[in-house]
Amino acid sequence: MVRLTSWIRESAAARACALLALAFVAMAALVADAGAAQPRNWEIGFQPSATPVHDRITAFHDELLVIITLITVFVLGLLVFVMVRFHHSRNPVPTRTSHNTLVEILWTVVPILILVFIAIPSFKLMYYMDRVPKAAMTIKVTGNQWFWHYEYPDQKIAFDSNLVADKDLKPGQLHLLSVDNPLVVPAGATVRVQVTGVPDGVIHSWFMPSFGVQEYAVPGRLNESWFEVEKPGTYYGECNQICGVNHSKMPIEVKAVTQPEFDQWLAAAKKKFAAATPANDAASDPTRVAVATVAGMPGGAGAKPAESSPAGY
Ligand SMILES: [Cu+2]
Repeated sequence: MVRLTSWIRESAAARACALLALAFVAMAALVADAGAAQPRNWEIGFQPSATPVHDRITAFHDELLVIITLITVFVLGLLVFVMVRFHHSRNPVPTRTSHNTLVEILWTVVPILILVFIAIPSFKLMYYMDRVPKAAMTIKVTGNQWFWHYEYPDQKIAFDSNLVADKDLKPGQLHLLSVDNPLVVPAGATVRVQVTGVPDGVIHSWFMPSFGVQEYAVPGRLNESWFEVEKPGTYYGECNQICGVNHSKMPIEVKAVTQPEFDQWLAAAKKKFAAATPANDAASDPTRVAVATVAGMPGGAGAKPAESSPAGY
């Protein structure tokens, strides 16, 4: 230990190594601190994984990190070797060689092999994310300016999800992340998500970092994704397509609950949202935003439901 400290004190290289090691320890501590499915200050890693898709994204990211680290170290080693070995003091008369067939073949073929090696798991992951397995339920997400509208077509409920303004935040609610009506899903169930935008709207993006789901909400187009939340909890996401003045004010809050809790929420939600929406058919019609606005009707998609969420959600 004494020899180590004196070595660090005497050698500049050792000091640099010690500094680097300290920086890595600090970074590891920051990553370990990112313990919730929401953004954190100074976060540098992914949010903790909440779905099988995100588990695979994380594993693939870690594999790629090893590959790019090896490549970077190799290239850095080559550069340092060339700088030292061919420094003008050691090599005053440079060679005039301009071609070397073997080296040229190698620097073409080896990167191709590395890319193929990366592409195979990458495509497997893309297809895994893209194909919805047998879904237990479907949710339709419609991007509006500037809030999300959620619809459970099989359960016949639909509601808007609006940001809770800072002045209305209750204890435990988060700045620019909490909403009045979160999306509630049963944990462990495969959920198909269909994402679109209102016909007269702009492009939004339904982005749930801890789910590994990011789907564009494009007017006139129905995009599809899926997730299966592994554990009950509250998860946050945001619109991540720059969509206008209130882009920062359309967060996504998803509550994953147990099946009995979901059934309880569903029963309460059916009553609450049936009261909030006079005609159920109107709720499923994305054009109603334009109609409500033009006619100046109250209770359009932009209107906030007055009471708090049913069943405590
Ligand atoms: Cu948006």
